[in-house]
Amino acid sequence: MSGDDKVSVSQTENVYDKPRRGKIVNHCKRFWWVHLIVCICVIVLAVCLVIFVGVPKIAQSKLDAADLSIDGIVVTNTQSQNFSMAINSTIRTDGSVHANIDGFVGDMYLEDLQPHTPFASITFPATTSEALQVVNVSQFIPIENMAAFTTFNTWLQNNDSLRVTVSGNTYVHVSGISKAFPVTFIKTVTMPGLRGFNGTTVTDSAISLTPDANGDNFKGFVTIPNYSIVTFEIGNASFHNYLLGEEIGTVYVDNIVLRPGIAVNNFSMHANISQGPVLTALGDKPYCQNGGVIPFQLRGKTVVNHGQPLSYYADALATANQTVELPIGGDLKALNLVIPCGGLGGSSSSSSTSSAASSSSTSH
Ligand SMILES: *[C@@H]1O[C@H](CO)[C@@H](O)[C@H](O)[C@H]1NC(C)=O
Ligand SMILES: *[C@@H]1O[C@H](CO)[C@@H](O)[C@H](O)[C@H]1NC(C)=O
Ligand SMILES: *[C@@H]1O[C@H](CO)[C@@H](O)[C@H](O)[C@H]1NC(C)=O
Ligand SMILES: *[C@@H]1O[C@H](CO)[C@@H](O)[C@H](O)[C@H]1NC(C)=O
Ligand SMILES: *[C@@H]1O[C@H](CO)[C@@H](O)[C@H](O)[C@H]1NC(C)=O
Ligand SMILES: *[C@@H]1O[C@H](CO)[C@@H](O)[C@H](O)[C@H]1NC(C)=O
Ligand SMILES: *[C@@H]1O[C@H](CO)[C@@H](O)[C@H](O)[C@H]1NC(C)=O
Ligand SMILES: *[C@@H]1O[C@H](CO)[C@@H](O)[C@H](O)[C@H]1NC(C)=O
Ligand SMILES: *[C@@H]1O[C@H](CO)[C@@H](O)[C@H](O)[C@H]1NC(C)=O
Ligand SMILES: CC(=O)N[C@H]1CO[C@H](CO)[C@@H](O)[C@@H]1O
Repeated sequence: MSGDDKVSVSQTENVYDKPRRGKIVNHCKRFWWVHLIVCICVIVLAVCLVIFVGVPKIAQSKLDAADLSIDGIVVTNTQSQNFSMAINSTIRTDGSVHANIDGFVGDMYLEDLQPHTPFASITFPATTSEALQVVNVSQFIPIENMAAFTTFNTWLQNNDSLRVTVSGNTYVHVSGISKAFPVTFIKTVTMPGLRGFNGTTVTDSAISLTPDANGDNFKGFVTIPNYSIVTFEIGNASFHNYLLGEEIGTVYVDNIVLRPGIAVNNFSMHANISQGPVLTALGDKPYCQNGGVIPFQLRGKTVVNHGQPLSYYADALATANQTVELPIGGDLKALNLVIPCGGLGGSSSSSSTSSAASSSSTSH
């Protein structure tokens, strides 16, 4: 302490004139305990500053530097007003700070849509600061903002990728310090989207000239590519069916549960389609020349899961047309019906594609 005293004395020398020097030394000798108290106060203040300002800042910056990745999202038990959501995620840190983070409610919203409006709130469990932390949550979610959840589904469906932010306030506990410090958990993750179901195909299709008891005249299987990491329980969906801009029927796809994985998204479909416009198209180029592969547009109409209408999927599916090519010509050929270029033009059917096509090509 005496060394410190000398320093403080020599500093004061410059400030005050010499006659006061003895006074000051005396003062210091008498009031050394004041200096001690000041010293202690300064140290305590410094420690407090480090603990209450420095540590929270470090804790917050470590949290900000951590990386969140979402490995899977599973949405099941979808009902009109609620659903169950499970998320598998991983938090990676550099592991240099030993801290525990309290559980918290994280709001999820689309990062690229203002104003930021949560479409779901997830309760995250308490975590530690281990370098690699697996966080899997599963919970029941009442839909609090239907418009926001529908918009999330729309972006997920139509976009190649989308950015989702998880944000919540929580507390961090640093080992050795009993006080908990408030921090904000805010992370943006980029998720692959479903790309408008681009690449959807129909296989094993069959056509009938007279509708069955259900009113259907077309059946098949639809295969939807999985570009995303989501599993969605959707249910029974119906679609407006357009041909060359004209609505010609309704397509139904049954028991849809969309999953990531190879060839897992294969669902039965059936449809009632007006035959007139289809037969007309089959007689036009290029469809009379490409084997009768016709592009149809599908746009979402209704979604019902175990009796519950799901507007948040139906409205998302209604935002875009998905083009699906159907091998109608091939299906008709199986019924011994081949439409030549220029149309049937009175002759009901023909048994050979090439002869029919060549005979009709002279009709102009
Ligand atoms: C999380 O991982 C487990 C085990 O691999 C898996 O069974 C579950 O379906 C996954 N859940 C999500 C939401 O991805
Ligand atoms: C979930 O929503 C459905 C209506 O869609 C309602 O009948 C049901 O009671 C809700 N479940 C809970 C637990 O709130
Ligand atoms: C949590 O998710 C990860 C990643 O999907 C998975 O490997 C792990 O098995 C899951 N754990 C549990 C308990 O579900
Ligand atoms: C995602 O898709 C929606 C419409 O489906 C569009 O309005 C939005 O701009 C897209 N966002 C991004 C980031 O691509
Ligand atoms: C669909 O995918 C194909 C092949 O990947 C691509 O060429 C095409 O542009 C995509 N269409 C849309 C509408 O994204
Ligand atoms: C879908 O296609 C139909 C027929 O071409 C058109 O009338 C409708 O506006 C399209 N809808 C969207 C959302 O693109
Ligand atoms: C298809 O069936 C639906 C429901 O029964 C009906 O409303 C619609 O008019 C039918 N469309 C055609 C083209 O038959
Ligand atoms: C879809 O499933 C049906 C019935 O299980 C099967 O016959 C068909 O080959 C499958 N299609 C594809 C592309 O896997
Ligand atoms: C879809 O519709 C069929 C026939 O009406 C029904 O048997 C089935 O339970 C429905 N599936 C769902 C998931 O609602
Ligand atoms: C079209 C597509 O993206 N398919 C992917 C489906 O999921 C499996 C496994 O998750 C991938 O290997 C495929 O590439």
